[in-house]
Amino acid sequence: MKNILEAPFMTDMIRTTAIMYDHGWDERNSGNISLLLEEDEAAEYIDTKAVLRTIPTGFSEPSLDGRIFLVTGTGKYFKNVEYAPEMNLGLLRLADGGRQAEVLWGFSDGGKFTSELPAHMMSHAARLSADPGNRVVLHCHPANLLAMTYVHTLDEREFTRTLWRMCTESIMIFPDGIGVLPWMLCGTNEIGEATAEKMKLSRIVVWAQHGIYGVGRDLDEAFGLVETAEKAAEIYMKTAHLRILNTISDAQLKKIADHLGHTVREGYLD
Ligand code: 2HA
Ligand code: ZN
Repeated sequence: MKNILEAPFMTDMIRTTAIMYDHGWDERNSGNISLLLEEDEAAEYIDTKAVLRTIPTGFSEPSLDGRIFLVTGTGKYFKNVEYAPEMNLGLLRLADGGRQAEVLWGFSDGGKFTSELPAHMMSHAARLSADPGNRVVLHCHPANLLAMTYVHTLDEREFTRTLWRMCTESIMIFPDGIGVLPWMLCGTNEIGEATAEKMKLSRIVVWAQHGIYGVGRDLDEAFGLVETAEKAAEIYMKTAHLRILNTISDAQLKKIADHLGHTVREGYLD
């Protein structure tokens, strides 16, 4: 059996949590990440038949039955993951139609998975239907995107269009646009279902006055989506109160998308 602490999925996870903390996106114990692994990928490092503990999840997600995820722990600080991965992370397999989580490694202090497991698992299911290559769901609290949800309409077409106009890169990176949810209680199945519904059409979902979800085929892609949206939101917050002299027009946005051959979210450009 190979050393799980040297697995590429583990070193990627550790690097990503550390960088997110350094970006100020994950104050205290906030933020959470889940990474889908293939059974044989996990089996190189652990005995996937040996279940350490079984924890009820409080939801069902039959399409993910038997799937294995590396997940951040509830109450755990991203800044500590690199120093104690086995305590701050866990490897779990969904069982019984998603109603149970079988811990295969980690959560070594008796802890458990993130409180946002419903939103993560339901989003994985939604994205896997849209893109079978999706592996990552990532959540955090970047300040400029949050600030924007206090001063900008939450209409998701308008929210997306504003971010697209803030830098040329935006429409290149998220031509599918941004889903926006109004304030809702976090950690619940309701917000999980609402997030997953938005995830059918876009890979970024903003939770007003709370944070953002990004997904991707790997951690870099999910991180990069959040990074690009947050940069655009920062430019918005730096300029929204100033007299705007120049912008990127719809014709120019279309030119960017056409140049890259990207399909833009239907109806989002005039
Ligand atoms: O894990 O970010 O949304 C703490 C949170 C809850
Ligand atoms: Zn949060």
